[in-house]
Amino acid sequence: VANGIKTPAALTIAGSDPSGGAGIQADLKTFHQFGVYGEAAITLLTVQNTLGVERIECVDAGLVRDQIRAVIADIPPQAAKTGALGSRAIVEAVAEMARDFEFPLVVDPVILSGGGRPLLAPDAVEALKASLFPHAFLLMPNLDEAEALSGLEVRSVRAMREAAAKLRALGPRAVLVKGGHLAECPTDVLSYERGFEEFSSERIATRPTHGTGCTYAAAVAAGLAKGEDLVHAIRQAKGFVYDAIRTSCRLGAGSGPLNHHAAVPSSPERPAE
Ligand code: PXL
Repeated sequence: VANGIKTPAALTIAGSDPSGGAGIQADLKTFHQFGVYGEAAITLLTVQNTLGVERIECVDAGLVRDQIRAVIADIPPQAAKTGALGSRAIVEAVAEMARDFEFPLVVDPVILSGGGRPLLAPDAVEALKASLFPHAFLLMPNLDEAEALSGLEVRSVRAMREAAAKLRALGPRAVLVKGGHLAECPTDVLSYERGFEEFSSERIATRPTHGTGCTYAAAVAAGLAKGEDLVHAIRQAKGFVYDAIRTSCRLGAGSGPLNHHAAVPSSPERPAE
């Protein structure tokens, strides 16, 4: 606040995608586009391009914890999000830090890369549920993650409600099950303190979608950092992701990135200044 302008800050705790479409790179671009100062604690490095992930190396768990400690002691964010966490030790280190977070935490429970490579060790899934979920303000699983985490089959809006409620019972204040892979239109289902809410958009066919989950969760975290309420932050984030997919430029020979320069929908509660 030294310059008199309060810049909201958000922290991402996630893996690196050197091709820039997913992971911390997508998160930081999204924070920036929302007018939020971005901080990033790196959990793992991937070797990848738009054709796929070649290699994954986790960072030492203590190093992850120290990155988080150092940045929040100096520039405390108004929201944080987690992405790929890699190992059980990293999940536990992040959970230990999250216990003392005085700001909302959005958890994107990344299990596999788009190409099907594990970004979370099998023995870390239980740790994620037991130690990190209780500290989550919002959990954002896709259909596959909702199935893996809830043990339910989740292929309809009705099943998404059931899974969201079941996962919410594990501790997150709210759960948004994302329906991007639904057979019909992509509807997301939120279970929160006021009941259920659905968020729908049209399906955009034949556009790249690499990094959609990261970008969506980062956009929600950015909205929360700016003080938006949850439902509004989700609506705005979904609008941003829709436009970022719709206007994606064709980069790379494989599944290319979204357009992180897409416009952020204006906020009805906080009109553009
Ligand atoms: O979209 C999941 C994801 C998250 N984090 C990193 C990734 C990916 C997908 O490839 O590379 C670093």
